Amino acid sequence: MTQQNDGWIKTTCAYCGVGCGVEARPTISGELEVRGDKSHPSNYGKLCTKGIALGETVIQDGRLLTPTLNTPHGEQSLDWSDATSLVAEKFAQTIKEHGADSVAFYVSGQLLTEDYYVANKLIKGFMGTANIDSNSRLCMASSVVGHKRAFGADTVPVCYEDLEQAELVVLVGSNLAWCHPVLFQRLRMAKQANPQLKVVVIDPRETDSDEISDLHLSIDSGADVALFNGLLNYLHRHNHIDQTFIKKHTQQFEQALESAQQEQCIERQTGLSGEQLAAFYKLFAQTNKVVTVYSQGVNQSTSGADKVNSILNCHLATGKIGKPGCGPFSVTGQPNAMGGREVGALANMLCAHMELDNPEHHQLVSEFWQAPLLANRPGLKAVDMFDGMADGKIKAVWIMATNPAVSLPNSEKVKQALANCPFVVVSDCIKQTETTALADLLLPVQGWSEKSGTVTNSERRVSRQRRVMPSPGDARPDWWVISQVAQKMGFGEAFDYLHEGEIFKEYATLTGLGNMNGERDFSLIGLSQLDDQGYSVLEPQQWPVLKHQTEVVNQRFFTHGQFYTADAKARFVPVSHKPPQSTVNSEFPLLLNSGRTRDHWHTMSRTGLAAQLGDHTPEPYVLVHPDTAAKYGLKDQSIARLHNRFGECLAKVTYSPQQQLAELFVPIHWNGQTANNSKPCNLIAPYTDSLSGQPEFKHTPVVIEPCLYQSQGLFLTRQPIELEGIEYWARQKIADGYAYHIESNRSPKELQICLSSLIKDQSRHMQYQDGNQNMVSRFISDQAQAMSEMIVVKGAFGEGEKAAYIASFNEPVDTTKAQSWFPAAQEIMA
Ligand SMILES: Nc1nc2c(c(=O)[nH]1)N[C@H]1C(S)=C(S)[C@@H](COP(=O)(O)OP(=O)(O)OC[C@H]3O[C@@H](n4cnc5c(=O)[nH]c(N)nc54)[C@H](O)[C@@H]3O)O[C@H]1N2
Ligand SMILES: Nc1nc2c(c(=O)[nH]1)N[C@H]1C(S)=C(S)[C@@H](COP(=O)(O)OP(=O)(O)OC[C@H]3O[C@@H](n4cnc5c(=O)[nH]c(N)nc54)[C@H](O)[C@@H]3O)O[C@H]1N2
Ligand code: SF4
Ligand SMILES: [Mo]
Repeated sequence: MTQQNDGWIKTTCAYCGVGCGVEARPTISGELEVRGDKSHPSNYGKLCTKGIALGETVIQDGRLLTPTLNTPHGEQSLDWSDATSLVAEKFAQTIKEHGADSVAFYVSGQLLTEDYYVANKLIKGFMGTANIDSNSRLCMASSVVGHKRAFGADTVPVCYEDLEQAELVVLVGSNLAWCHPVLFQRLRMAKQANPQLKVVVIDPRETDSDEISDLHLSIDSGADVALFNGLLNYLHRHNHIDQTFIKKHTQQFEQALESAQQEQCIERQTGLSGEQLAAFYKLFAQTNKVVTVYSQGVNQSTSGADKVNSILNCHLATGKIGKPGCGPFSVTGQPNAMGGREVGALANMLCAHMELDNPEHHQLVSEFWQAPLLANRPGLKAVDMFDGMADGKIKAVWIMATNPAVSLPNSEKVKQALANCPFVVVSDCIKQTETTALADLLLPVQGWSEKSGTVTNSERRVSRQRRVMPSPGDARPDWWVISQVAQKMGFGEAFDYLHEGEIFKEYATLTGLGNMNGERDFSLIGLSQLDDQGYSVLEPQQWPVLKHQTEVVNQRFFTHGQFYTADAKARFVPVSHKPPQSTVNSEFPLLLNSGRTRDHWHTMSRTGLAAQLGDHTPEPYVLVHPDTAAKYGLKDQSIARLHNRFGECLAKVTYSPQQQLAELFVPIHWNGQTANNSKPCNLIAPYTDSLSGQPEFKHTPVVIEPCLYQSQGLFLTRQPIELEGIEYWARQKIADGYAYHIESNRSPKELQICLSSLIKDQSRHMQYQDGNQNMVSRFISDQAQAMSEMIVVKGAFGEGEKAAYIASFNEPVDTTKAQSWFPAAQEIMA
């Protein structure tokens, strides 16, 4: 098959783990057209709002263009040769002085497999430490532990088709509608085609995923183990256990059942009524084909791994696994979260689903890599790695494709750790992030549409991301930068790659080591003979790839009840409900839950550049039940301050009757680049699951109070601005510019003066004399061409002062009015 027609190039979406096939075509004017790839078996041409807007995000605002050294005297640009020499020298010197375990890499599920593979090879194989961890630690680590305990390997057994073939789909801790939208669309269509298909959503709050649910269980935060232990018990009591499967293919059922039977008062633990529990249990028990989809509501917990096994136990007990329309399904978050697990870029794995502490694996890999120093014991997991920087054990770190100052718990400590670490290198596409601000050396890399390699999606499908646009400045591929450093450290022979296809081929070969008879689940051996041309036109391949797949394959694991343990039997894991680490108290009486919003991706480095995506949720918000809001004196659409002993966070109150009374929800996206002080991670304790190391992001005691600001402003500008000393601001991308939503303790007059002083181009600055909206609109259409900045300030101005500036309201703050200004303001920017 050909990868190109009419200039359309097949690639894969930059965002979530659904891994949608995309076709992209650069236009003569340098823009990028994007459409869904109809031939891609994961999405068949569909894209969600984020995928559709990909073309809008390839603008170069904020890009890091050249290697940059941050010195006490300011920034200094370096060429690549000096920059990579510096990294090589610093890492070599640190290792020499303090040992291999004094250096670390912190990487990301947003790297391509080829980048990931080379990073892992360099640090584990040649630097001799397993101090490499990925932001997947924050994301998938509990699922990895759960899978390994139950199956003997980190295997996702199902494929997307199973959602369509199921009769019951249970979404546990997954807001599929917003976070895996194309999968959700597939499920919605399946339900339309088959009204017998039931959907149950298990989430403390109702979400858009409930649009298609038949039953919603508003479970208390952290109580999933109790719920699924209750289910195991019910299945046993009501004879819905598959005894044959259990006997033939599993171990430890009795122990798991015993644990489940000891579970006390499921209703109280879960906050669910007997009827609700019975309705769900009955549905699970009586339906043959069940898929349980789970995500961060399960993983991001101090009992994340146990939550996963409580779900797997129920599938094993009923034999609902390895058959069409059946199975547990851990959906992955990032575009290449799966790839990272496959290459082994986590501190407790080796590579290609081989283990650090397995002598046979160790020998295979050290021989293959010609790496006598190959690490043989686990390194530090993400949270511990940053603790290591804070207490001086880690003296050089290289961060790639992630923004830990925003996304790790207890942001303040993470920042201190980075500040304390003697040498911090950050490879990123963006110049200014909260993490790059703390780096000694910044390395500019290619982003989506520029880089080239492979990613693996949630159904184990490996797809090509292709280069469709030129990269700006000196940006290079991550694998190239890592290989350059490796060469300068003296490991040239092992890192002399000319292009990413060579890396892939080496990697595919590695997956076959000691794996000729399918000893391990993960294999790409069928691709090890791929030549450059073959790699260049590679169609999606679903692993295991024993033979190059020339047609679409949908395969499941465990169809014969064979697992990857020594005796090929799956393990039930006895688990019992443990409450989350923190509890609410009179000082911090509310629980903060955090997660995603539909149209933004993580720290918004890309989605924050698309005006199309800015409208859905323009500002950081906190979802509050209206009764709770009343109790704490919070008005809808007013700013509130959440705080606890770790820090504080500002967000706009949004009434949501779908919230539980004592729970709040804040999205993770806004950070120092897009808001003043609106990161939930400021508040989150670094408590982790003892087995998986995954932080408890969804369960944080806080208190909330209203912020009564005196004035509100809107600043529209073509270029981002720096707003200092303003209590609350949030940046939104609008057509051809940015809108800053502002609230302040200053009087309206003072705010006007402050904002006016930021106007760069005073000559083009328009002054408008009245608060009358009609006149503003007229003025806007007259002046649209000349407009580069505009401020609107509202608040209670004194009588006679209303004509002072651009637009002022001589009335109390009324947010609905501010909203009505906005479309007009947007027109100006267009
Ligand atoms: N739009 C968008 N999509 C994304 C991303 C994005 O940034 N934006 N990021 C991607 C990434 S990396 C990831 S990991 C995925 C995450 O995808 P999801 O896991 O679906 O998303 P979250 O919003 O983090 O959390 C899911 C739900 O868990 C619920 N929850 C909280 N606590 C509990 C609990 O104790 N039990 C249960 N059962 N539920 C609970 C929350 O209320 C929330 O609705 O999304 C991916 N897709
Ligand atoms: N409170 C709370 N915190 C959370 C979560 C939560 O639910 N609640 N979820 C957690 C989860 S699941 C995740 S996955 C993390 C995500 O958190 P992060 O990984 O910190 O978020 P991103 O914004 O995706 O960071 C990616 C960075 O990599 C850069 N980048 C993009 N492409 C490339 C590339 O090809 N190469 C390089 N070198 N850089 C690139 C981007 O510009 C951006 O700066 O957040 C975690 N933190
Ligand atoms: S569902 Fe995920 S992979 Fe597909 S278009 Fe949307 S963000 Fe991209
Ligand atoms: Mo994630």
